Amino acid sequence: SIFLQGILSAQQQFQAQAADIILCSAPKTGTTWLKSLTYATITRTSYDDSTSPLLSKMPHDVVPFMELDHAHFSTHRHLGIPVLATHMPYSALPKSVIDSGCKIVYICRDPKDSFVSLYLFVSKYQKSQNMQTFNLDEAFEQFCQGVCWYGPYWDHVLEFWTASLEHPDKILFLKYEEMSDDTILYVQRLAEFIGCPFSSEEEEKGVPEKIVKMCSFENLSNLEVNKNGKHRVGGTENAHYFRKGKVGDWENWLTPEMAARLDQITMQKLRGSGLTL
Ligand code: PAP
Repeated sequence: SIFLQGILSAQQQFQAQAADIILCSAPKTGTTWLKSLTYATITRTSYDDSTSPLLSKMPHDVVPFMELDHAHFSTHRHLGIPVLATHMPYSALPKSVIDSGCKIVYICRDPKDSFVSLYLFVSKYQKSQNMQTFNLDEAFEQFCQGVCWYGPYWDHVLEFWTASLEHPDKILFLKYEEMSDDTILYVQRLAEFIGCPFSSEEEEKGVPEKIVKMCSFENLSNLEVNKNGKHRVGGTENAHYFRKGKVGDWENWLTPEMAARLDQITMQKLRGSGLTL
């Protein structure tokens, strides 16, 4: 309910501005990573890889969530940098986000890996609260039926995909797997898209490489704050946001039949869209 209240409040109150950058994603698709890369890119003239707040704060604490932080704790804007994140579907975004023409960066991921990541995250949370946990089959069935945080996964991705085709200058559409393959290339694209491209001098000095290294799973997951800290909302352990960070880990959790079922749904849902996951 805290998310739902936040969404309603953001829809009523949030006033986007043209210079804003909104990081959008369905849960467990690479939000923490995208937040850290965007934050490090945008603040690179103020901080480097030895002074960045990302070394002592969790990425969710340096880039707030629209429906959690902004909507609950302030009706006014008081962000140091104009970057904000949300898991809201495109059709649920506050109207001002679309009207303002601000930039949106969306990240998506293979639904098999997203589902496994979500299931394990929720299970850990339920255990930590002495709550009854879902079993994997039950959670899988719900996910396939679209019963999931922030709505059916495929609708979430498709709405942003379609919008990105209509407004390529306003919406950058990223895939976790492609970013894992060549993170430097995508950080360069991200920097260009948000209006702060790397200069040739920065490229020569290896600034994009340094950002990628600082924001890598290996580096972030080994920082004290991310190993032992707790998230301010709900007291979730920060370590739960850094599980494995691998492409294809679903193989260790889903049977071939489950994987085939998810692939089949994905194919059906995305047919004709030009998008593959
Ligand atoms: P959120 O929706 O709660 O914000 P989000 O960050 O979108 O979660 O997704 C978490 C996934 O990103 C985890 O995947 P896994 O369960 O398959 O391991 C997490 O490990 C992964 N992740 C977190 N940080 C990074 C990173 N720096 N690089 C790559 N993957 C990362």
